[in-house]
Amino acid sequence: MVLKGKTVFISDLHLGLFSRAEEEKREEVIVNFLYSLDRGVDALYILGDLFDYWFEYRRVIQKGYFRLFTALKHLTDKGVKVYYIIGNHDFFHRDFFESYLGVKVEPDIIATEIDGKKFFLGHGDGLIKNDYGYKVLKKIFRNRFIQWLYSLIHPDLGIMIASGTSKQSREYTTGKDYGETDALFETARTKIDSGYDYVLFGHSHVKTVREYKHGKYINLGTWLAELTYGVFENNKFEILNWEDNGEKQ
Ligand SMILES: [Mn+2]
Repeated sequence: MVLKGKTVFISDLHLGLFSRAEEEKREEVIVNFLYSLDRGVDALYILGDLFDYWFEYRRVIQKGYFRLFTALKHLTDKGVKVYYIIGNHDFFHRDFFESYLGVKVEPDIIATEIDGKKFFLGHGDGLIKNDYGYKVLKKIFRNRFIQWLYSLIHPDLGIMIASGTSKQSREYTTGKDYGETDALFETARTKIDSGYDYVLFGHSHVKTVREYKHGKYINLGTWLAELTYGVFENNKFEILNWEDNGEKQ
């Protein structure tokens, strides 16, 4: 594959949060964006919370994202590498993204080198020290046996419960938010001290670019509210806003 030298990052889309009519419009926008990446982009990194909730059964996937899946498959067919770090809202994954869409799903973080620069990429949840409640919850939710037990619930009911829990989880997260933004920057600093050039997180929904020593901590903000995305090209990182011209793909 010829290297084109452009890497794109998005985070916190929270698809599935609104009414079906609203979500149809949002899907249109993200699909237009994804198709725009099919030329000139080496890789797309999704830094978590692509969906507001995601529960995948062995033989069943959720309705409502058909065009999104097609667009992702189109990108991977075109040779764009797509990586997806799962967040705290969309962690119930099995093999659908990897086996059917060619999207590499990462349960935790990605440490990688892009054009000679060292990147540390994560969603950013669970970084607050002493937040044991969340850490225990995360262990439970990500436990394979518990996921298997949950999958025995009929999909219609299971997805309904998952969607309700996800909304409560947002209230839980927004409700506390004690020092979460600082915790992200603090973690970023330790990563830069250990040799990374760029540390990227999402999760806080606060768009941030902070320099520290030779490195940078970047938070992409949300696609959900601002249609922001990051581009790394020619040794320069930028956060841009997607302007959707409404053209159907
Ligand atoms: Mn999150």
